[in-house]
Amino acid sequence: MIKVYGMGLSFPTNRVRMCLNAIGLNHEFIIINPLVGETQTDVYLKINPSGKIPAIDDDGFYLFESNAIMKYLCRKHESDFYPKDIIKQAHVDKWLDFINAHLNNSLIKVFFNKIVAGLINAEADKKSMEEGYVFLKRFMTIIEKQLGTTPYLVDDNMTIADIALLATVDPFEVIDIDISDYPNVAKWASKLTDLPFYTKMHGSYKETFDSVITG
Ligand SMILES: N[C@@H](CCC(=O)N[C@@H](CS)C(=O)NCC(=O)O)C(=O)O
Repeated sequence: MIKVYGMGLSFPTNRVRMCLNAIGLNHEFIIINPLVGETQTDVYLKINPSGKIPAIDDDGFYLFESNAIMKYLCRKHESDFYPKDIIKQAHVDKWLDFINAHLNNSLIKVFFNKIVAGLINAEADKKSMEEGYVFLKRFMTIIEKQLGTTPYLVDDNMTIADIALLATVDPFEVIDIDISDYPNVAKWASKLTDLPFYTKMHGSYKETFDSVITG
């Protein structure tokens, strides 16, 4: 069975778990908590030399980077969540890059300074956090526009681009972003969070957040 190394608060980890569930593959979830240094141990660095989560072990084949993992899984299991049509695939790649480069980078600035800094006794950088909020708003507006045009990020079917986006908007509640400010995104998200690929992972990000933070 595929092993996934990560933790439930990690947006990239959650992409991989949702992707496995969507394809219909069971996995063993091995908790690696970066907040207590578990990404930097000699044992973990052999699995993932980048010292980040997630990583997978697919019967001795190790892979890190959530987008590379989702593409590998879809190709291996011939899943249309990464479409074979090169134009559709190009659009999926475009959104995956956009989500990583813009949305996730802004989200990390907010999440680190608002939540993580307090947990690891680091000093929060208020300016970086505010910058994160500004850019998140700017880039969410683009997503909102796209989801007003097509039911999913790429045309009529769910792809790994939607999975990546869902993992990114999932923590909005805990960083005080009201998803209803983006009605098309809210409608799209409420449809997806009812499906088993999501509910098998958790009821909500807040539920996982509360259980990790309060133990
Ligand atoms: N681009 C990577 C991002 C991985 C990443 O930044 N993971 C964070 C947790 S969400 C991490 O491992 N942080 C620990 C650290 O930087 O030491 C992916 O998509 O897999």
